[in-house]
Order: sequence, then structure tokens, then C-alpha cells
Amino acid sequence: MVSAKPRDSSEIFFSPFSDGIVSEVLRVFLVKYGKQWDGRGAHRIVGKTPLEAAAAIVEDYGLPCTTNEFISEVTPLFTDQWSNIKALPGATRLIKHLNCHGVPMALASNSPRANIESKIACHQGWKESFSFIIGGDEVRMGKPSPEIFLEAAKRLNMEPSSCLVIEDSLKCVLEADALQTLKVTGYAYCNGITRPGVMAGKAAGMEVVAVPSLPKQAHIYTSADEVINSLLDLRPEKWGLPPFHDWIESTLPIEPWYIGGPVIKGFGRGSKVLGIPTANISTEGYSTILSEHPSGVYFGWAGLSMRGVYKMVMSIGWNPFFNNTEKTIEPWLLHDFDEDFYGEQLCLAIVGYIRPEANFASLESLVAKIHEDKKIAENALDLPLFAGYKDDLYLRSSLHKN
Ligand code: ADP
Ligand code: RBF
Ligand code: MG
Repeated sequence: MVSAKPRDSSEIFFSPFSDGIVSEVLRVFLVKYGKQWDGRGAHRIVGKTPLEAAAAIVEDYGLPCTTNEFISEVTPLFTDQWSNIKALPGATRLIKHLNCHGVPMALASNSPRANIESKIACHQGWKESFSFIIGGDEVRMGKPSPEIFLEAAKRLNMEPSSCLVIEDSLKCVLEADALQTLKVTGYAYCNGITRPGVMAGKAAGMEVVAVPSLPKQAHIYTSADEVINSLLDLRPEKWGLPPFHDWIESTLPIEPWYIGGPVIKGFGRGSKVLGIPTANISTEGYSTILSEHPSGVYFGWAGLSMRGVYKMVMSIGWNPFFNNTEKTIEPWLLHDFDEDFYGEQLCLAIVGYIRPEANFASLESLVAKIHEDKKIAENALDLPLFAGYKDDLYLRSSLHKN
């Protein structure tokens, strides 16, 4: 990682939308052809041009249409979805924070400017927070050309070297506005190794933090100064920007979210290999809610229908140490049980975030880190801010009444 230069004022450029919309559009679209979007297709289309991505879907799903027909059919579906586009987790928090500290920000995207404006219209406070919005139709060449970022720096009257670019994957390349950008700006896709936004930022002489919006994609952002799993992991002070002050005792309070289901069999290694049992629940039915929350280590309260409510620390994701291909939900209930409870209904109120999932040099260091997470969660859940959720109706109503 390149170390950050301290700066008096910095500029931030980023495109803070999540990719959930792509899955949603393709899910609805494929049903029309009697097919089921399995979500995993997202990996097959990432890093491709819009045309290549469309061709891959037509081929993979054996659709009875040409690539161009597919494109003209999905484009209006994407447009309809713009008002439903969810912000990337942590985007509103970050925009508010930087705005409150008077950090000038610009929003620079390859999408035509009018599309960007429609997309952010439903996010309160966003438009006013950016000094400028620059669309792909306002420059000769879109990303990966540095032009859009250089233009943003010029308009902000700042040196490119004192600007920070925060770049997500710029969404799945299939998204409708990317298709339009292709026509409008003659956007040239360079290669599948580095994402266009990262290339553009580096070519503009700026520091770049990349936030891959699909899992296991960090390797295609290698030229970024830092790759973070989600905006929750951004430490502004690393880049000479004012730090967040909402972390409390190593935890980040979040808007609580809720998932539940019967306890299922996992990989059979939690207790055996790590000495840490995790009462897995199925991810089925939670694809939307899970796509709205970054993978990582969280904590909260767990209601076990036949037993009660317990403190809980969990990981959600691909367990990088084991390089799983399936995303799993792995809650460790912080209580000693004298028997297994497979099949029992488990409800989770997730109230705070601790850290991204990580890889470790050894099993011992993974286990040590999980025990550290446990301590953090145990202490945090005693704070009034988190303790109250123990009585959350969602958990209480799931308990078996005798
Ligand atoms: P699996 O791979 O099948 O999830 P684990 O080794 O992770 O197996 O063990 C998890 C199981 O252990 C749970 O499903 C539950 O029945 C039991 N268990 C016992 N104590 C706990 C605990 N404190 N937290 C979570 N699960 C526990
Ligand atoms: N697995 C990882 O590969 N990396 C992690 O950073 C990680 N953190 C975890 C944190 C907690 C609190 C828990 C309960 C589990 C974590 N695991 C992590 C998941 C662990 O690998 C998983 O539970 C076992 O592999 C059982 O399948
Ligand atoms: Mg388990």
C-alpha cells in the first residue's frame, strides 16, 4: 500500500451504488424464459465488456434470443430499477461524514450525467454533498481514461495528487447505463486485470481505494493503493481525512437486521477443527438481505426457540482461510450448551460490525482472532446501546412459549 500524504483538504470521487439491482433484474428477466438466475452467474460476467457479458448470459442460460435482443430487452428493466438502487453499505454514512467535515467531493461516473442524477435522486442529502457530478457524456473518453478524474480535479481547483478516488467495481458491466456509456463515450475496455475506474484514478495521479462489489475479486484491483471489502472498512485517517467517530469499543453500530431459520449442518469443522461451534443457518431466502450487507464479522443476539436468547458473534461470508465457494452464516452462541441443537429455530438480531473476514497464516491465528471477536462482542453487548436488543420482539416472538 502506498502511504498517504497528509492533506489539508481532499477530494473524494466515487460511485456509491450496490450491485443488487443486476441480480434482481436478471432474476425477473430469466423467469420469462423459464430459467432461474442462480446468482453465481455474476462471477462469470464480471470483468467483461457489456457485450461480452450479455453474450455469456445468453449462452450460459441457453436463451432463445440474440445478444442484441437480450440487451434491448434488459435495458429498460434496468432503467425502471434506478429508483430502487440501494446505496452501497456505508455510502450514506461516508458521504455525510465527509460533508460534515467540509471535504469537497465529486461524483464521477461513466454513466451519462442525467442517469447519475436520476439514480441519486432518491438518496437524501447526496446531491447537495457533491460539489460536482461529472458524467461520461461530459468527457471525451470515459474510464479507464483518466480524463473524467482530471476534469473533476480541475473543477474543484485541486491538484490530482491530493485527491482520493474511492472506486467500486463500477457495477456489473451489464448494467444499462454502462451499455449506453459504451455508445456515448467510445469507452474502451482495456483488460480484465485492472478495473477501469482504478486504472483511471491511478493514471490521473490520484490515490485509489477500491471496493470490489463482488466477492473474491480483490485480485483484479491490484493497482489500487488499498482494496477494502466494504465502505465500512474505510479508515479516512489513512488518507489524511478526518476519522470516523462512530466506532465504539472496536465495534461499529449498524441499523439492526434480522435473519433466522432452523440450524443446519455446516462443514463439520467448527467444533472439530477450531474448537468453535457455529450454528449455521441456510442462506436460502436471504440473498437480497445478504447482498445488502458486506461479508464480515458481526455480533448481536441469538434467540433459540426452545432455550432462550444469548449473546452471539458470527461470520458471514466465504471463510477465506478455508476458501469456501459457498457463502455461509456462522453464528457462535456465547454460551455453553450441553447438547447439539440441529433443527431448532434460530433467530438472529445483528446489531454491530467488527471487521472484514480475513485470511490467516495459521489455524492458531484464526482461532485467536475469533476469540478476540468473542471478547469484543461480549463487552459490547453489555453497552446500553446494544443490550436493549436482547428483548427485541423478533427474538422474543420466536421463543417457544410454555
Ligand atoms: P457444523 O459444521 O455442522 O455447523 P459445528 O462444529 O460448527 O458443526 O458445530 C455446530 C453445532 O454445535 C450447532 O449446530 C449446534 O447444534 C451445536 N452447538 C453447541 N454449542 C454451540 C454454541 N455455543 N454455538 C453454536 N453452536 C453450538
Ligand atoms: N473464517 C475465516 O476464514 N476468516 C475469518 O476472518 C473468520 N472469522 C470468523 C469470526 C467469527 C466470530 C466466527 C464465529 C467464525 C469466523 N470464521 C472465519 C469462520 C470459520 O472459519 C468457520 O466458522 C469455520 O470454518 C466453520 O465452518
Ligand atoms: Mg458450524
